[in-house]
Amino acid sequence: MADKFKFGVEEGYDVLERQKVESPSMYRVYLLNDDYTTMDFVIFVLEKVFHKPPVEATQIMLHVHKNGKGLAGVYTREIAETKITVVHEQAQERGFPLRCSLEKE
Ligand code: TYC
Repeated sequence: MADKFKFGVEEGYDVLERQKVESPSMYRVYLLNDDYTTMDFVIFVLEKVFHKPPVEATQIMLHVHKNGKGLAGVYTREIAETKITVVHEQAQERGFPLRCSLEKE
């Protein structure tokens, strides 16, 4: 940290500012279709884990059901991974095979 500050002061504030605004990589979390997870549970997950309003949650669930996969949300890596873990745990507890996938943007 001390080195970075020294570097910024010596080289000018442009460098310091560019370092500050660099944004983290973002990751897409997809829900994957299967034949056993109930539609109600997928809607529940979209509402509770991904904070989708009820109508949008239903639309995403139906999209996944018809097309095989659908976007649940876009997050930084740690948040995306945590949400996937929560979904897999919740599904396992109920005996559902629901899975998510992660794709870097
Ligand atoms: N295909 C499931 C069914 O007919 C519903 C479902 C939708 C499952 C979306 C998973 O990510 C999913 N019960």
